[in-house]
Amino acid sequence: MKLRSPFETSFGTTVNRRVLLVEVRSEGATGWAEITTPEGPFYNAETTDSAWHVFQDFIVPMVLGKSVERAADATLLMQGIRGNEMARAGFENALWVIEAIAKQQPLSKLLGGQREEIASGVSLGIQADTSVLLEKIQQELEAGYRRIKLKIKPGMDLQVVRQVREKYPTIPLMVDANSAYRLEDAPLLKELDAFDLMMIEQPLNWDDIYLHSLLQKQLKTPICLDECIHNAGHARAAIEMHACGIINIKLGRVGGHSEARHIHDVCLHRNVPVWCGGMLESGVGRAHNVAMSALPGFVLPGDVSASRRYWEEDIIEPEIEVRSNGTIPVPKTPGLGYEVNEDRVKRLTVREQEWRA
Ligand code: OSB
Ligand code: MG
Repeated sequence: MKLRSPFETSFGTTVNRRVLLVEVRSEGATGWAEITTPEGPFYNAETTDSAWHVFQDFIVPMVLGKSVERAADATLLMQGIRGNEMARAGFENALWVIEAIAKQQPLSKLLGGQREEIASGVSLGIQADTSVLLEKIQQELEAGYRRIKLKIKPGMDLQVVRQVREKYPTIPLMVDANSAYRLEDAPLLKELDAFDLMMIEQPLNWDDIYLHSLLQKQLKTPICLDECIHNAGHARAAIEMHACGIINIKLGRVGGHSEARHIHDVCLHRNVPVWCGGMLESGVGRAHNVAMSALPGFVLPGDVSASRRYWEEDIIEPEIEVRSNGTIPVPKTPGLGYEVNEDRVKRLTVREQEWRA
């Protein structure tokens, strides 16, 4: 699926998404989920093709024809697999949809969500021309989005944030560095304190927690961790080390709804706000994000925004729309709450594999 406009982060630019979908059929129900891997190993280790390999050669043999009481137990079937969280999440999350259909409940309710609507923010890629960025911000604010996230990288940071703050002195604003800085850059990162940012997301190494705790000591602005949090243990370690004030939860990065919920619970218990991150998902992944964001600890606007910001045409119906007050309604119908447009999926499919028990 081609993005409506290229998305640039500190680790590279994405133009075309290779979307990997999982469709699980069990007991007369069908559950769809998305494996949210990027194309290359530049965000975390997984890629579209590594996930296909792990799914086909390891996950399928472990789960095919097996039986579990509830979707959360899918983790037991896949227990031996280390890492590869996005591949595992694709299977587990499809089972959550099947369980929701079987229980005739909206997925959000099955997960323990109570919200009727979720607050939506946007993540804006790095722009070579800051006047273009300022225009995009204007558009998103007019559309109602509740906060703006700017991608930054060395050389495209202080100046950019300064210009944005000059034009918009009070909007909820944050930055995401995607691991582009080192601890030695602390003096520069400290200068960001002047801009009243909600948070600075993953400034340091993708697999580090400890160095973030050293940086957090020097900053007034809360650090938000993304790349380095894969499970509830990591979340607890990060919080107890004071490495962050906020955590971004992504279903793929943490291995699916069960672990996402554990992280959510750890954070809620310790009063650490969470929000739902995005991986430039198609509507299928996006629908799962909407359901998860209904949980009580998701108190900050997330990166879950309207389908039309990404795609000329999404693969779910209805598409995800954001209302003028910057919220997305949480579906009340049983299951995922959106229909997969299977004709459109077929037309976009370049590779397909089916396994039967
Ligand atoms: O770090 O949150 C991130 C996109 C791809 C990889 C990593 C990230 C992102 C985003 C975009 O920020 C979120 C979205 O709009 O889906
Ligand atoms: Mg991020």
